Amino acid sequence: MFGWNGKFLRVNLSKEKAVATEYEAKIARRFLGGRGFAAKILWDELKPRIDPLSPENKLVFAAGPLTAFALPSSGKLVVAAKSPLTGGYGDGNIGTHVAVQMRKAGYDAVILEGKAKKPTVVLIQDRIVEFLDAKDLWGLNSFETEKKLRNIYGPASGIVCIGPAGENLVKFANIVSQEGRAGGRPGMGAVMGSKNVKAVVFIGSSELPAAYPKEMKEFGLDAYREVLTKPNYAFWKRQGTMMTIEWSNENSVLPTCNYSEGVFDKAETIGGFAMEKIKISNRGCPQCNMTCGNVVKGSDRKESELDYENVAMLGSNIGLGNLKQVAVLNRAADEFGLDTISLGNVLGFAMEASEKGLIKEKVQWGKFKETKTMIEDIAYRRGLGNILAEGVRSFAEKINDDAPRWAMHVKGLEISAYDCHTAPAMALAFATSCIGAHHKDAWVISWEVKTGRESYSEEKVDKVIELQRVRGGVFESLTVCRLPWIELGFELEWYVKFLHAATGLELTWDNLNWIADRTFNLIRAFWIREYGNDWTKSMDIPPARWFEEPLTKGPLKGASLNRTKYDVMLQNYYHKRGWDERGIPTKTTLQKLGLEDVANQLKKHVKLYE
Ligand code: PTT
Ligand code: SF4
Repeated sequence: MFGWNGKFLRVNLSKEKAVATEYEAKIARRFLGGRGFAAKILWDELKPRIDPLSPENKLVFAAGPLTAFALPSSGKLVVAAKSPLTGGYGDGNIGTHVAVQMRKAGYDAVILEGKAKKPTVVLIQDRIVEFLDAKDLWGLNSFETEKKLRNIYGPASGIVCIGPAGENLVKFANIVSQEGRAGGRPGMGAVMGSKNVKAVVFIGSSELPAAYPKEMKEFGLDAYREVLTKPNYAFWKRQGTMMTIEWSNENSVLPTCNYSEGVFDKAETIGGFAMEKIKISNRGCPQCNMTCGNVVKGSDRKESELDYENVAMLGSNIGLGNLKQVAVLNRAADEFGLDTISLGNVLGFAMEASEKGLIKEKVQWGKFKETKTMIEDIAYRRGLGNILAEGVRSFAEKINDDAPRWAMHVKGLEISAYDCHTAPAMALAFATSCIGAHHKDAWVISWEVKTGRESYSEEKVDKVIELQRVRGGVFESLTVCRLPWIELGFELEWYVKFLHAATGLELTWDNLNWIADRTFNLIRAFWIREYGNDWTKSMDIPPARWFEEPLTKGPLKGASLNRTKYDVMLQNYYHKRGWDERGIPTKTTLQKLGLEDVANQLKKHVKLYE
């Protein structure tokens, strides 16, 4: 096989044994890599309805056939497991040297199984795997942990680790690398913590096998040059994703005070231009020449890496308009290993609940010191923090029957930073994303704002599906960063050329979309196998707030989603996906995608229509 290494490394933590296994070439052709591999492994190997924090769960690090080649932004990695936050399939994408080192060590995926008897660092050095005592690291934050390990294993090693939040099984703990890259929103850090794994260190030394190495090298050089010529390149380097704050506010989609509004009166003070004034450098993922991590100094003089989602969720969504203070909260999240999106979401919910007098604790909008303490309480599961650590769905269910109406999640995953009072396509994208409410699969909002906010047209449904294929399907499986394409207009045709040079296969975008649909349906099947007859179309409906509580501020004052029109849009989406009116793939759809075995298993859990 070219492009792929053809091997998975299976690491049994309970037995302290690791075995490299060859996988069949057809798995690579059918699922490509990254998310595709993770979905296939978790579907095949997890028993239905296991406890996600038990040794029966598996944590998968998976790369794709382009990862780690000398191509723009190819230092990305998918981390996946059954999610403790949602109870369904969960994954995240992290830019890290681990992506490069794991592939150079000879593996396309590493599967952590079982549970280590004591806190452990797993060291994977080419073929040798060691299980090292991590008692001196347990309790340290993610920055301290990585620093200590890097001092031992050197600057080129790839290291992923968890902070105290992962150790304490906070349901939205994520995995951190390189002081500011973080991934695995739906609790992948908690899964790692449940396995007693503090860190995984990767060191690899082999060459990746390309079908056409000469072309690969030439394409890579051309592509890196091409990125530099893109008109938006200079501005991107200045602001990266932070440019979205002003855009979101202008277009009434900046989540504000628990998504009750889409405009924030202090947006300018936390926006891209305000960030530029305190920016000290750029950081980024390996293999990338458009490094977009904005490093600033917070009010505590410590460095913090800012992105749009982090600032929107820990700024406007909790009513905090001081960017240097937002930077401190963001750094705290990275150190503890807490997902910033879910964190800002549960904090916003707690602030609203406190304002409404529904909880006895006083948690006020925009109060920096109190919020910082609350973040610590979440990471260490103290007091109210212990309840917030379970995620917004669980917290809301404990308050009263009305609270779930304004708990901003879908399928248990907290919504990322776009308010959808007047964005039906983006609402549909959140509602049907395959890990819960994430913008990763179909970030349709910028297209929707340009095309027309009010409509619930068929064109919007088509656009959501198109983006789910390209972004959630192809980029997550290749596994490379999608930002060169989205932000700079780096053409999609490059990826077909890269794939040919890497694998020797002549794949068209039609082929790739087909593979994307296969993975998407497999993940859908995973969710349905978990939920069984409890699965209804309500799983694909965004929170009631967006339908029932119109915006009270800004140019779109009075606007809200229309439930009847949304329902029609959702049924149209199901129809185009080949799913029944409950949102369950039909037998025919699964068969067409070559997933007959999945259909056979699924029908043991729910009724499948033809
Ligand atoms: C992603 C989600 C995002 S999406 C952001 S900011 W964004 C938040 N970042 C966090 C963080 O930082 N620290 C923290 N403790 N928690 C965080 N949670 C949030 O996680 C990230 C970039 C960004 S910045 C985006 S959009 C793109 N995402 C990609 C993707 O998903 N796939 C892909 N093929 N390419 C992508 N490129 C971009 O990568 P999740 P990173 Mg991330 C500090 O984790 O779970 O996928 O959720 O990985 O290396 O930090 O790069 O405005
Ligand atoms: Fe990482 Fe940003 Fe480069 Fe993408 S563009 S690879 S997120 S640094």
